[in-house]
Amino acid sequence: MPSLSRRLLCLLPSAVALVAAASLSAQPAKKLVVGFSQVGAESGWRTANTESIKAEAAKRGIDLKFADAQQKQENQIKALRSFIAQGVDVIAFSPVVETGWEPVLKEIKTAGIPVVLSDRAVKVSDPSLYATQIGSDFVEEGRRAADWLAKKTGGQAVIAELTGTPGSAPAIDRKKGFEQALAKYPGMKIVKSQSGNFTRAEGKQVMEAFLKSPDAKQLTALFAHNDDMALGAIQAIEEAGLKPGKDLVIVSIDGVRGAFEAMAAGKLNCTVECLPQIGPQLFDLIEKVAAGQKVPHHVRVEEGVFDETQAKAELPNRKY
Ligand code: GZL
Repeated sequence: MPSLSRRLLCLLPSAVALVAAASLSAQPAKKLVVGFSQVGAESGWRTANTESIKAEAAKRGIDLKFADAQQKQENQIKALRSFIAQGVDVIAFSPVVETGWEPVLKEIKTAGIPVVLSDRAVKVSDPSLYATQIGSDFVEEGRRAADWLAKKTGGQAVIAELTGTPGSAPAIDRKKGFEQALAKYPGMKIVKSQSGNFTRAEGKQVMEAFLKSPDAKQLTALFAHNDDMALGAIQAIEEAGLKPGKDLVIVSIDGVRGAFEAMAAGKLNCTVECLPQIGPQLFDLIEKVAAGQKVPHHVRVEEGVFDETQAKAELPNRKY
């Protein structure tokens, strides 16, 4: 065989390898596929949280399968099972309540799909059922609300409480933190407590019932587990001919724009911040977990407290 063609033949394997490598490098990197089950759309906080999650996924070119559970655990469990069937790379969700997750989390573990908890937490016997949870310290938020109210009232308050969704981590822990702090103030006590399920409508309904009760006149303060329930309660207080923010000192949690508007109008006295825009931090964790990297089991979000004295100046900065 002439030497030139032999030389060409021996170049063939490297040429094939080059073409193969070129075609591989031309392949777009495989898109990360993430299944996300969201609690619902119950509050301004949740809307901002969803916007942050969707915007960050789009920015990172992540294929996000998003499911809204309308505040029903059975809908979340159905969505999680569908993510297993779709073979997503990572499953993330904000658990509407703390318990009832073990069976489906075990199914996800068996399917070899890592789980990231966003915002709320779960109570499980085996912490390895999820890789990490990012969210606020709800107990601290409750403490901050009580400490602010004590400062505002000189430690004297007869309090009505609008609690969040029964069984949810924020409702359980905000109540726990508030009551822990209240132990320091013997002149402050909760005399009424009922769930408004984190919604404005239910917050209004429950506050109307509080104000119709025979001993309503004793009330001097309201603690609402979120701003949406506080804004509903403010409507009820006004319709009862009382002045919210004056006849009743009101402290709530979230820090949504509506709360700053109410504080600027003198109808709300304080909101303890709970940051919903955790999309960037959430997807940092999701990408690390997808790459098999170790991450902290719990990541806490840093937050502040805003009251009526800061509302007007802070309002223009509020993005949600
Ligand atoms: C808190 C979040 C709560 C908000 C409510 O991180 O889970 O759920 O405080 C929302 O507004 O409904």
